[in-house]
Amino acid sequence: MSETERTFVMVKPDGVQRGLIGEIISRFEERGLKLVGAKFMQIDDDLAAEHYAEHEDKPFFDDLTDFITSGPVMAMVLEGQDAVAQVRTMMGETDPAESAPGTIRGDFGLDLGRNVIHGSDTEEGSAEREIELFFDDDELTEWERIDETWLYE
Ligand code: IDP
Ligand code: MG
Repeated sequence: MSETERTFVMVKPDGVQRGLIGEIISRFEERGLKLVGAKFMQIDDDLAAEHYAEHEDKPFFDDLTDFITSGPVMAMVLEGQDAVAQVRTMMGETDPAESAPGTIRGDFGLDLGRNVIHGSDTEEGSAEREIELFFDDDELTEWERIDETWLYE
């Protein structure tokens, strides 16, 4: 069943440095996903470790946390019908080299460790956990897009 939900999305330090924030947000806006929170910020070591806790035993964990704390990121919360899965589809595969053209990673990346964007995975509770980790309740805004009646039946 389709349902309105929220997902956590972040333009990673490589995407910020490469000037891709606007392009990436545009894709989500044009698709009809609604921005309900956004924060330009730098992630510290503790937040990086918590955000990527599921990967703490992986060999790439230190490189990953070094990278994600290496410069500012654009963190955001997007809302829409099946937002979690739709964002994952728009992102492409984890490895940009295996991502189809037309996806964000397939259009803007070549290397697994520099894949431009993060989006919550579809596992139950992932998006909620990440949203809470990065945003306080009062940093999220409930609002209606003027085109909502034309986006949804
Ligand atoms: P996802 O970002 O597509 O959800 P995850 O498996 O959750 O992928 O991995 C988190 C991040 O860790 C990836 O986006 C990528 O930057 C990095 N990563 C994943 N697997 C590898 C690897 O095998 N080598 C190096 N970095 C990796
Ligand atoms: Mg993941």
